[in-house]
Amino acid sequence: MCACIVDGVKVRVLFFRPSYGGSGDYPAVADYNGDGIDDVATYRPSTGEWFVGGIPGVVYVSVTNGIPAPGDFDGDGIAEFAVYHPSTRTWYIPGRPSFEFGGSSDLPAVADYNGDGIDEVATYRPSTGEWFIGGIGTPFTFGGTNGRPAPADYDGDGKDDFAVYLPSIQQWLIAPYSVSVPRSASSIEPCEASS
Ligand SMILES: [Ca+2]
Ligand SMILES: [Ca+2]
Ligand SMILES: [Ca+2]
Ligand SMILES: [Ca+2]
Repeated sequence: MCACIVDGVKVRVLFFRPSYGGSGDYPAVADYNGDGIDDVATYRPSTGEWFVGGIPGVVYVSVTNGIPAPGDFDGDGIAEFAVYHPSTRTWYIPGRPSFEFGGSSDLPAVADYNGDGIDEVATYRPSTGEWFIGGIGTPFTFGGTNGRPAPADYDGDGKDDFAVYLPSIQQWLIAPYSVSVPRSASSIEPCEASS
């Protein structure tokens, strides 16, 4: 462990890994080997390649020009290399037929909102601040507009929480409440959320 200065703020570096990924890559952190520890990973839109830290070379090639939306959609503890294509509203999850869900301006917001161990297909719409969760027919609004979704379990109750980072004002908004997501909801059954 060491310390460094980032934008004038002293931060502790818990782990250090060599330079990794490419300049056009998206971060795509998830647990890809099921050891309970999230893995450093990137997705490269230009080629559809995924690179996972600790696993040399390309480990998976999926569709190109998408946004990575990894998650454990079958509850086996291992994240799937899922991709969302905003232009066609199409989700690609390995081993399953592609399907449409979300809007053309949406950002993927995959998380386990009901704490059943299975991640939900979900999107956040920056233009309206609406969230669309697979299995819930009615979208809801949280976090304002033009944010970036950052769902995670911020209070440790086992359910991921709705959260948004607003770059324009450099603020995080974390929902102080839970939205009821049926535990039996199939994570990849789309409810209509077209834009
Ligand atoms: Ca792992
Ligand atoms: Ca899985
Ligand atoms: Ca879930
Ligand atoms: Ca929580």
